[in-house]
Amino acid sequence: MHIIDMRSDTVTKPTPAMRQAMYDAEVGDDVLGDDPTVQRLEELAAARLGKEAGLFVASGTMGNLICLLTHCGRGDEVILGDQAHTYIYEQGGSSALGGIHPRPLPNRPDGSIDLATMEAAIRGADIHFPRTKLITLENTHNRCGGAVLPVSTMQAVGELAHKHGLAFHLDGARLFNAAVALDVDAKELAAPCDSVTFCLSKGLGAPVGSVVVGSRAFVEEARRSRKVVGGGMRQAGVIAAAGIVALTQMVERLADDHANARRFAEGIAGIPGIALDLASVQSNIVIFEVDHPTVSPQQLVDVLWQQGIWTFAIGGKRVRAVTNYHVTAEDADMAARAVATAMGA
Ligand code: TLP
Repeated sequence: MHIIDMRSDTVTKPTPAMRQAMYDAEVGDDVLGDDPTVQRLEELAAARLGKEAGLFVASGTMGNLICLLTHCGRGDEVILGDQAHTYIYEQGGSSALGGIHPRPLPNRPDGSIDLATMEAAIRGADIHFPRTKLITLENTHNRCGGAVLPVSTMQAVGELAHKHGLAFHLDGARLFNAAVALDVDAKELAAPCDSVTFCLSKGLGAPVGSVVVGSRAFVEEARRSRKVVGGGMRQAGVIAAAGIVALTQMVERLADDHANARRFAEGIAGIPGIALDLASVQSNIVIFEVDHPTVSPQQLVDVLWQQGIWTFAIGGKRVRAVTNYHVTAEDADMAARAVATAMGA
């Protein structure tokens, strides 16, 4: 059966160029600081995002955790969105492992957080309070349907954070999707941030890995945090090699994923029982609601699954479909037709 896997962009398999680069990779012991391929990836990532240094990590979850552990001590507080991946899907790792106190604020549908609410949430010096140390944002925003935060929002939050002596971290798991969608250099989105995590293993297609970037001093400390969470990998050049291909060959083509997401979204938007605001589809994620007397969101997902079209029910009435480089324009059309049939349209 022809499978159209839209569960995530994490499902992407390495390209032939990646497999070749992995085979050819020159390696060393990265914990001892001598894997040349990891170093090349870290330098390349830092240069692409306009930062001094980079750190190769095993996953987006590990990257965010390491950054939070590096910015905050036990009992310090991080301000983040109530729909943030870091808040919802990372097992509360920063509090479990770092004693960091989360201060979730409402994410608006566009992925942003109201600035005045954010400023009001910053704690004053009072013996009763935790100390606010960090603000984090997510761009693109996963649970907000791949919403893209513009450069102006990044700048405004950076200014607010720095005015109050706080650090600003970006969960940029899909930062390059945001840059391509906005047609800006990813550096511009990263500039207001003190640290950024971005993923190689999502739309960019690498099998494993994310990179944390920031100042040299920050990355030195983050390297210590990486070691304590078990993220010191030895001949990691084997996987970093695929990451270099991801960064050099797979960024521009993200525009195709965005076009296919839109194509799929336009195909399903008018179907009775499907609720979808097309303006919310800004990158490679489509989140829609199923509101139908006889078809539940999970039933729709199950019926599609039988036909080789894989999506996820993500709670409530919501279903998520994510385009990636294995999903063609024809696949997007076929998936939209299958939704129409399943909904009895
Ligand atoms: N997101 C995954 C799932 O965990 C939900 C997905 O399929 O979208 N930040 C953001 C914004 C993410 O979407 C993800 C992964 C992560 C961090 C974590 O990355 P990994 O999976 O590499 O730990």
